[in-house]
Amino acid sequence: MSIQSKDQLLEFVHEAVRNTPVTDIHTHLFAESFGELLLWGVDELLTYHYLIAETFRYRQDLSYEDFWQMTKREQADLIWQTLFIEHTPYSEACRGVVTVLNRLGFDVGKRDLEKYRSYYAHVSASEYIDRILELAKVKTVVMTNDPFDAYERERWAEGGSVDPRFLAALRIDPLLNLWDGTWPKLAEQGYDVKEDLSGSTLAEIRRFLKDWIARMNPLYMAVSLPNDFAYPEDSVRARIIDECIIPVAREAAIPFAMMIGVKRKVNPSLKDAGDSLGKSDIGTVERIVSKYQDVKFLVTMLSRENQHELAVTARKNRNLLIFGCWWFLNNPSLIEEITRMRFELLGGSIIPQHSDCRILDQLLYKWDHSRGIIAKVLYDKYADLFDAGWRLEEDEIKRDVEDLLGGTFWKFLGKPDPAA
Ligand code: RAT
Ligand code: ZN
Repeated sequence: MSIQSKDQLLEFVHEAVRNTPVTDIHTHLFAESFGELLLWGVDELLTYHYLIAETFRYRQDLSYEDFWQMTKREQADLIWQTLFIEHTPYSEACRGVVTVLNRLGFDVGKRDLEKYRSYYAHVSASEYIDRILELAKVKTVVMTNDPFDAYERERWAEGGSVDPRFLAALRIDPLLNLWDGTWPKLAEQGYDVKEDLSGSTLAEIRRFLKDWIARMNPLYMAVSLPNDFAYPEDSVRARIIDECIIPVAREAAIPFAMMIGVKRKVNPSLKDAGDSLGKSDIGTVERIVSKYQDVKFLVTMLSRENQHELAVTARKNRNLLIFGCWWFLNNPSLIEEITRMRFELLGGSIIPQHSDCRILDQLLYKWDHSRGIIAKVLYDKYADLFDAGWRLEEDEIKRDVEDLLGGTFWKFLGKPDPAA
Protein backbone atom coordinates (compact mmCIF):
# COMPACT_ATOMS: atom_id res chain seq x y z
CA MET A 1 0.00 0.00 0.00
CA SER A 2 1.41 3.37 -0.89
CA ILE A 3 1.34 6.34 1.46
CA GLN A 4 -0.97 9.09 0.22
CA SER A 5 -0.37 12.04 2.54
CA LYS A 6 2.33 13.52 4.72
CA ASP A 7 0.21 13.00 7.85
CA GLN A 8 -0.04 9.35 7.03
CA LEU A 9 3.67 9.26 6.32
CA LEU A 10 4.53 10.86 9.66
CA GLU A 11 2.42 8.39 11.59
CA PHE A 12 3.64 5.36 9.68
CA VAL A 13 7.33 6.22 9.99
CA HIS A 14 7.14 6.90 13.71
CA GLU A 15 5.23 3.71 14.31
CA ALA A 16 7.62 1.63 12.23
CA VAL A 17 10.69 3.01 14.01
CA ARG A 18 9.03 2.61 17.43
CA ASN A 19 8.02 -1.00 16.85
CA THR A 20 10.78 -2.57 14.79
CA PRO A 21 12.99 -4.86 16.92
CA VAL A 22 16.60 -3.76 17.22
CA THR A 23 19.95 -5.51 17.02
CA ASP A 24 22.01 -3.45 19.47
CA ILE A 25 25.51 -3.78 18.07
CA HIS A 26 27.55 -2.48 21.00
CA THR A 27 26.65 -2.70 24.68
CA HIS A 28 28.31 -3.59 27.96
CA LEU A 29 25.42 -5.86 28.93
CA PHE A 30 25.81 -9.56 29.68
CA ALA A 31 23.69 -12.69 29.60
CA GLU A 32 22.58 -14.07 32.96
CA SER A 33 25.24 -16.78 32.87
CA PHE A 34 27.87 -14.06 33.28
CA GLY A 35 26.72 -13.54 36.88
CA GLU A 36 27.80 -10.29 38.47
CA LEU A 37 28.83 -8.77 35.14
CA LEU A 38 25.17 -8.18 34.32
CA LEU A 39 24.10 -4.93 35.99
CA TRP A 40 20.48 -3.92 36.51
CA GLY A 41 18.25 -2.05 38.95
CA VAL A 42 17.78 1.48 40.20
CA ASP A 43 20.97 1.70 42.27
CA GLU A 44 23.02 0.66 39.24
CA LEU A 45 21.13 3.15 37.10
CA LEU A 46 21.91 5.95 39.51
CA THR A 47 25.58 5.08 39.86
CA TYR A 48 26.14 5.00 36.07
CA HIS A 49 29.47 6.73 35.52
CA TYR A 50 27.86 9.47 33.41
CA LEU A 51 25.87 10.51 36.52
CA ILE A 52 28.85 10.28 38.85
CA ALA A 53 30.66 12.90 36.78
CA GLU A 54 27.58 15.15 36.86
CA THR A 55 27.17 14.79 40.63
CA PHE A 56 30.70 15.94 41.39
CA ARG A 57 30.03 19.17 39.52
CA TYR A 58 27.52 20.15 42.22
CA ARG A 59 29.50 18.75 45.18
CA GLN A 60 32.61 20.86 45.41
CA ASP A 61 33.24 19.72 48.99
CA LEU A 62 32.95 16.01 48.43
CA SER A 63 36.31 14.29 48.24
CA TYR A 64 36.75 11.62 45.60
CA GLU A 65 38.04 9.19 48.23
CA ASP A 66 34.97 9.67 50.41
CA PHE A 67 32.71 9.01 47.47
CA TRP A 68 34.49 5.83 46.44
CA GLN A 69 34.37 4.54 50.00
CA MET A 70 30.59 4.73 50.12
CA THR A 71 28.48 1.67 49.45
CA LYS A 72 26.66 1.55 46.11
CA ARG A 73 23.41 2.36 47.90
CA GLU A 74 24.93 5.39 49.63
CA GLN A 75 26.35 6.61 46.33
CA ALA A 76 22.95 6.18 44.71
CA ASP A 77 21.29 8.13 47.54
CA LEU A 78 23.75 10.98 47.12
CA ILE A 79 23.34 11.07 43.34
CA TRP A 80 19.56 10.96 43.64
CA GLN A 81 19.57 13.77 46.19
CA THR A 82 21.99 15.90 44.16
CA LEU A 83 20.78 15.45 40.61
CA PHE A 84 17.10 14.64 41.03
CA ILE A 85 15.99 16.45 44.20
CA GLU A 86 18.26 19.48 44.51
CA HIS A 87 18.37 20.03 40.74
CA THR A 88 16.13 19.22 37.82
CA PRO A 89 17.24 16.10 35.95
CA TYR A 90 17.27 17.39 32.40
CA SER A 91 20.77 16.36 31.32
CA GLU A 92 20.44 13.41 28.94
CA ALA A 93 21.84 10.88 31.42
CA CYS A 94 19.48 12.09 34.16
CA ARG A 95 16.51 12.24 31.84
CA GLY A 96 17.34 8.65 30.97
CA VAL A 97 16.68 7.51 34.54
CA VAL A 98 13.32 9.29 34.50
CA THR A 99 12.38 7.65 31.19
CA VAL A 100 13.29 4.22 32.57
CA LEU A 101 11.26 4.66 35.76
CA ASN A 102 8.33 5.96 33.76
CA ARG A 103 8.50 3.09 31.29
CA LEU A 104 8.53 0.62 34.20
CA GLY A 105 5.22 2.14 35.28
CA PHE A 106 6.37 4.04 38.38
CA ASP A 107 4.88 7.32 39.42
CA VAL A 108 7.93 9.49 38.79
CA GLY A 109 6.04 12.51 40.10
CA LYS A 110 6.35 11.06 43.61
CA ARG A 111 10.16 10.94 43.47
CA ASP A 112 10.06 7.99 45.85
CA LEU A 113 13.39 6.20 45.51
CA GLU A 114 12.59 3.62 48.22
CA LYS A 115 9.47 2.61 46.33
CA TYR A 116 11.46 2.04 43.15
CA ARG A 117 14.01 0.03 45.12
CA SER A 118 11.39 -2.21 46.66
CA TYR A 119 10.18 -3.27 43.21
CA TYR A 120 13.61 -4.61 42.28
CA ALA A 121 13.80 -6.68 45.46
CA HIS A 122 11.08 -8.94 44.08
CA VAL A 123 12.18 -9.56 40.55
CA SER A 124 14.68 -12.12 39.28
CA ALA A 125 17.40 -11.43 36.73
CA SER A 126 15.89 -13.75 34.15
CA GLU A 127 12.40 -12.24 34.45
CA TYR A 128 13.90 -8.81 34.26
CA ILE A 129 15.93 -9.57 31.14
CA ASP A 130 12.74 -10.78 29.44
CA ARG A 131 10.80 -7.76 30.60
CA ILE A 132 13.33 -5.15 29.53
CA LEU A 133 14.17 -6.67 26.16
CA GLU A 134 10.48 -6.94 25.40
CA LEU A 135 9.62 -3.42 26.56
CA ALA A 136 12.61 -1.93 24.72
CA LYS A 137 11.87 -4.05 21.63
CA VAL A 138 15.49 -5.12 21.47
CA LYS A 139 15.87 -8.58 19.98
CA THR A 140 19.61 -9.04 20.38
CA VAL A 141 22.42 -7.22 22.14
CA VAL A 142 26.10 -7.54 21.42
CA MET A 143 28.16 -7.79 24.61
CA THR A 144 31.70 -6.49 25.16
CA ASN A 145 33.71 -9.57 26.07
CA ASP A 146 37.09 -9.18 27.67
CA PRO A 147 39.42 -12.20 27.53
CA PHE A 148 41.79 -10.45 29.94
CA ASP A 149 39.23 -10.31 32.74
CA ALA A 150 39.75 -13.25 35.11
CA TYR A 151 36.13 -13.43 36.23
CA GLU A 152 34.83 -13.32 32.67
CA ARG A 153 37.31 -15.96 31.54
CA GLU A 154 35.87 -18.32 34.14
CA ARG A 155 32.37 -17.72 32.80
CA TRP A 156 33.57 -18.65 29.32
CA ALA A 157 35.25 -21.75 30.70
CA GLU A 158 31.80 -22.73 31.99
CA GLY A 159 30.28 -22.30 28.54
CA GLY A 160 29.71 -18.56 28.08
CA SER A 161 26.33 -17.40 26.81
CA VAL A 162 23.62 -19.88 26.03
CA ASP A 163 21.02 -17.13 25.66
CA PRO A 164 20.66 -16.44 21.91
CA ARG A 165 19.67 -12.83 22.65
CA PHE A 166 23.22 -12.06 23.87
CA LEU A 167 25.94 -12.25 21.25
CA ALA A 168 29.66 -11.86 21.75
CA ALA A 169 32.26 -9.30 20.63
CA LEU A 170 35.93 -9.91 21.35
CA ARG A 171 37.34 -6.78 22.98
CA ILE A 172 41.09 -6.42 22.72
CA ASP A 173 41.98 -3.01 24.19
CA PRO A 174 44.76 -4.33 26.46
CA LEU A 175 46.50 -5.92 23.49
CA LEU A 176 46.63 -2.73 21.45
CA ASN A 177 46.74 -0.05 24.13
CA LEU A 178 48.64 -1.54 27.07
CA TRP A 179 51.10 -4.05 25.67
CA ASP A 180 53.55 -3.48 28.55
CA GLY A 181 51.07 -4.81 31.06
CA THR A 182 49.43 -7.32 28.76
CA TRP A 183 52.21 -9.54 27.51
CA PRO A 184 52.83 -11.02 30.98
CA LYS A 185 49.13 -11.94 31.12
CA LEU A 186 49.37 -13.70 27.77
CA ALA A 187 52.45 -15.52 29.01
CA GLU A 188 50.51 -16.58 32.12
CA GLN A 189 47.79 -17.98 29.88
CA GLY A 190 50.42 -20.15 28.18
CA TYR A 191 51.36 -18.07 25.12
CA ASP A 192 55.04 -17.81 24.27
CA VAL A 193 55.29 -14.02 23.95
CA LYS A 194 58.05 -11.47 24.55
CA GLU A 195 57.76 -7.80 25.34
CA ASP A 196 59.79 -6.80 22.24
CA LEU A 197 57.53 -8.90 19.95
CA SER A 198 60.47 -11.11 18.99
CA GLY A 199 60.53 -14.84 18.26
CA SER A 200 57.11 -16.46 18.12
CA THR A 201 55.29 -13.53 19.76
CA LEU A 202 53.20 -12.41 16.77
CA ALA A 203 52.22 -15.98 15.91
CA GLU A 204 51.28 -16.52 19.52
CA ILE A 205 49.09 -13.41 19.59
CA ARG A 206 47.32 -14.77 16.50
CA ARG A 207 46.88 -18.09 18.28
CA PHE A 208 45.44 -16.27 21.32
CA LEU A 209 42.94 -14.41 19.12
CA LYS A 210 41.92 -17.56 17.27
CA ASP A 211 41.48 -19.48 20.52
CA TRP A 212 39.14 -16.79 21.83
CA ILE A 213 37.28 -16.57 18.55
CA ALA A 214 36.70 -20.31 18.75
CA ARG A 215 35.49 -20.00 22.35
CA MET A 216 33.30 -16.89 22.02
CA ASN A 217 32.16 -16.97 18.42
CA PRO A 218 32.30 -13.16 18.37
CA LEU A 219 30.58 -11.10 15.70
CA TYR A 220 33.62 -8.83 15.51
CA MET A 221 36.89 -7.90 17.25
CA ALA A 222 36.78 -4.46 18.87
CA VAL A 223 39.04 -1.87 20.34
CA SER A 224 38.72 1.67 21.63
CA LEU A 225 41.60 3.84 20.48
CA PRO A 226 43.00 7.14 21.70
CA ASN A 227 42.40 10.31 19.75
CA ASP A 228 46.06 10.35 18.72
CA PHE A 229 45.85 6.88 17.19
CA ALA A 230 48.09 6.91 14.11
CA TYR A 231 48.46 4.50 11.24
CA PRO A 232 50.83 3.49 9.78
CA GLU A 233 53.27 4.01 12.58
CA ASP A 234 56.41 2.47 13.99
CA SER A 235 54.77 1.15 17.13
CA VAL A 236 53.79 -2.04 18.88
CA ARG A 237 50.15 -1.21 18.24
CA ALA A 238 50.56 -0.82 14.48
CA ARG A 239 52.58 -4.03 14.25
CA ILE A 240 49.99 -6.01 16.16
CA ILE A 241 47.25 -4.57 13.93
CA ASP A 242 49.12 -5.42 10.74
CA GLU A 243 50.44 -8.79 11.71
CA CYS A 244 47.82 -10.14 14.08
CA ILE A 245 44.45 -8.38 14.01
CA ILE A 246 44.14 -7.98 10.26
CA PRO A 247 45.16 -11.51 9.27
CA VAL A 248 42.95 -13.02 11.96
CA ALA A 249 39.98 -10.84 10.99
CA ARG A 250 40.48 -11.91 7.40
CA GLU A 251 40.76 -15.59 8.22
CA ALA A 252 37.82 -15.62 10.64
CA ALA A 253 35.82 -13.39 8.27
CA ILE A 254 34.79 -11.01 11.04
CA PRO A 255 35.12 -7.21 11.06
CA PHE A 256 37.57 -5.20 13.09
CA ALA A 257 35.66 -2.53 15.03
CA MET A 258 37.59 0.63 15.84
CA MET A 259 36.14 3.12 18.31
CA ILE A 260 38.39 6.12 17.97
CA GLY A 261 38.88 9.29 19.96
CA VAL A 262 39.09 8.48 23.67
CA LYS A 263 41.39 10.26 26.08
CA ARG A 264 41.50 7.85 28.98
CA LYS A 265 41.75 9.05 32.56
CA VAL A 266 42.05 12.80 32.13
CA ASN A 267 40.80 12.82 35.71
CA PRO A 268 41.83 9.51 37.27
CA SER A 269 40.03 10.33 40.53
CA LEU A 270 36.75 9.91 38.68
CA LYS A 271 37.66 6.32 37.66
CA ASP A 272 35.34 5.18 34.79
CA ALA A 273 33.85 8.67 34.72
CA GLY A 274 37.27 10.25 34.19
CA ASP A 275 37.69 9.63 30.43
CA SER A 276 37.41 12.37 27.84
CA LEU A 277 37.74 12.78 24.10
CA GLY A 278 39.79 14.43 21.41
CA LYS A 279 39.64 15.00 17.67
CA SER A 280 41.39 12.34 15.61
CA ASP A 281 43.11 12.23 12.25
CA ILE A 282 40.71 10.85 9.64
CA GLY A 283 43.74 10.00 7.52
CA THR A 284 44.43 7.16 9.92
CA VAL A 285 41.03 5.59 9.20
CA GLU A 286 41.37 6.28 5.48
CA ARG A 287 44.77 4.59 5.27
CA ILE A 288 43.87 1.49 7.20
CA VAL A 289 40.54 0.75 5.49
CA SER A 290 41.88 1.41 2.01
CA LYS A 291 44.97 -0.69 2.59
CA TYR A 292 42.94 -3.72 3.65
CA GLN A 293 40.01 -3.74 1.28
CA ASP A 294 39.37 -7.42 1.87
CA VAL A 295 38.80 -6.81 5.59
CA LYS A 296 35.64 -5.23 6.99
CA PHE A 297 35.79 -2.34 9.45
CA LEU A 298 33.13 -1.05 11.79
CA VAL A 299 34.08 2.45 12.89
CA THR A 300 32.69 5.03 15.25
CA MET A 301 34.44 8.22 16.32
CA LEU A 302 33.94 10.12 19.54
CA SER A 303 34.52 13.69 18.54
CA ARG A 304 31.79 15.67 16.84
CA GLU A 305 34.44 17.27 14.62
CA ASN A 306 35.27 13.92 13.00
CA GLN A 307 31.72 12.98 11.97
CA HIS A 308 31.52 14.60 8.55
CA GLU A 309 34.88 13.36 7.31
CA LEU A 310 34.12 9.89 8.65
CA ALA A 311 30.89 9.80 6.63
CA VAL A 312 32.76 10.91 3.52
CA THR A 313 35.41 8.24 4.13
CA ALA A 314 32.65 5.63 4.22
CA ARG A 315 31.47 6.81 0.77
CA LYS A 316 34.90 5.90 -0.57
CA ASN A 317 35.30 2.53 1.13
CA ARG A 318 32.55 -0.06 1.03
CA ASN A 319 34.44 -2.19 3.58
CA LEU A 320 33.79 0.57 6.14
CA LEU A 321 30.48 0.66 8.00
CA ILE A 322 30.07 3.54 10.40
CA PHE A 323 27.99 3.04 13.51
CA GLY A 324 26.41 4.83 16.42
CA CYS A 325 26.56 8.18 18.13
CA TRP A 326 29.01 7.15 20.75
CA TRP A 327 29.14 8.13 24.43
CA PHE A 328 29.41 11.97 24.55
CA LEU A 329 27.60 12.09 21.21
CA ASN A 330 24.63 10.16 22.53
CA ASN A 331 22.64 13.34 23.15
CA PRO A 332 19.51 14.32 21.24
CA SER A 333 20.92 17.42 19.54
CA LEU A 334 24.01 15.60 18.31
CA ILE A 335 22.21 12.40 17.33
CA GLU A 336 19.87 14.46 15.20
CA GLU A 337 22.62 16.42 13.50
CA ILE A 338 24.80 13.38 12.88
CA THR A 339 21.98 11.12 11.70
CA ARG A 340 20.71 13.76 9.29
CA MET A 341 24.16 14.27 7.83
CA ARG A 342 24.76 10.53 7.52
CA PHE A 343 21.43 9.95 5.76
CA GLU A 344 22.27 12.74 3.33
CA LEU A 345 25.70 11.34 2.52
CA LEU A 346 25.12 7.62 2.83
CA GLY A 347 21.38 6.92 2.72
CA GLY A 348 20.62 3.80 4.73
CA SER A 349 24.08 2.25 4.45
CA ILE A 350 24.90 3.06 8.07
CA ILE A 351 24.12 1.84 11.58
CA PRO A 352 22.60 5.00 13.03
CA GLN A 353 22.82 3.98 16.65
CA HIS A 354 24.01 1.52 19.29
CA SER A 355 23.12 1.91 22.95
CA ASP A 356 26.40 1.38 24.82
CA CYS A 357 24.23 0.38 27.79
CA ARG A 358 26.05 -0.74 30.90
CA ILE A 359 22.86 -1.35 32.85
CA LEU A 360 20.09 -3.48 31.41
CA ASP A 361 17.33 -1.01 32.29
CA GLN A 362 19.04 1.67 30.17
CA LEU A 363 17.91 -0.11 27.02
CA LEU A 364 14.53 1.50 27.67
CA TYR A 365 15.75 5.05 27.52
CA LYS A 366 18.63 4.83 25.11
CA TRP A 367 16.45 3.22 22.47
CA ASP A 368 13.30 5.25 23.19
CA HIS A 369 15.22 8.48 22.88
CA SER A 370 17.17 7.46 19.77
CA ARG A 371 14.17 5.95 18.00
CA GLY A 372 12.29 9.23 18.30
CA ILE A 373 15.13 11.10 16.63
CA ILE A 374 15.77 8.52 13.92
CA ALA A 375 12.05 8.59 13.06
CA LYS A 376 12.02 12.38 12.94
CA VAL A 377 14.98 12.60 10.58
CA LEU A 378 13.79 9.73 8.41
CA TYR A 379 10.39 11.36 8.08
CA ASP A 380 12.02 14.60 6.94
CA LYS A 381 13.95 12.74 4.25
CA TYR A 382 10.85 10.90 3.06
CA ALA A 383 8.83 14.12 3.15
CA ASP A 384 11.34 15.78 0.80
CA LEU A 385 10.85 12.88 -1.60
CA PHE A 386 7.08 13.12 -1.19
CA ASP A 387 7.18 16.79 -2.13
CA ALA A 388 9.09 15.82 -5.27
CA GLY A 389 6.33 13.39 -6.23
CA TRP A 390 7.90 10.14 -5.00
CA ARG A 391 5.37 7.79 -3.38
CA LEU A 392 6.49 5.23 -0.84
CA GLU A 393 5.00 1.84 -0.17
CA GLU A 394 4.49 0.84 3.45
CA ASP A 395 6.63 -2.23 2.86
CA GLU A 396 9.45 -0.08 1.57
CA ILE A 397 9.42 1.97 4.76
CA LYS A 398 9.40 -1.19 6.86
CA ARG A 399 12.34 -2.54 4.86
CA ASP A 400 14.32 0.67 5.34
CA VAL A 401 13.66 0.76 9.07
CA GLU A 402 14.55 -2.91 9.53
CA ASP A 403 17.82 -2.24 7.75
CA LEU A 404 18.62 0.77 9.93
CA LEU A 405 17.87 -1.08 13.17
CA GLY A 406 19.91 -4.18 12.41
CA GLY A 407 19.57 -5.47 8.86
CA THR A 408 22.47 -3.44 7.50
CA PHE A 409 24.71 -4.79 10.26
CA TRP A 410 23.85 -8.41 9.52
CA LYS A 411 24.27 -7.95 5.78
CA PHE A 412 27.67 -6.35 6.36
CA LEU A 413 28.72 -9.32 8.49
CA GLY A 414 27.47 -11.60 5.71
CA LYS A 415 25.43 -13.55 8.25
CA PRO A 416 21.71 -14.17 8.59
CA ASP A 417 20.11 -12.35 11.52
CA PRO A 418 19.59 -15.20 14.02
CA ALA A 419 16.54 -13.45 15.46
CA ALA A 420 14.88 -12.65 12.12
O1 RAT B 1 30.19 4.67 26.96
C1 RAT B 1 30.78 4.23 27.94
O2 RAT B 1 30.19 3.77 28.91
C2 RAT B 1 32.28 4.28 27.99
O3 RAT B 1 32.70 4.20 29.27
C3 RAT B 1 33.02 3.21 27.28
O4 RAT B 1 32.68 1.96 27.78
C4 RAT B 1 32.97 3.07 25.81
O5 RAT B 1 31.69 2.94 25.35
C5 RAT B 1 33.80 1.89 25.38
O6 RAT B 1 33.23 0.89 24.92
O7 RAT B 1 35.01 2.00 25.51
ZN1 ZN C 1 31.17 1.00 25.00
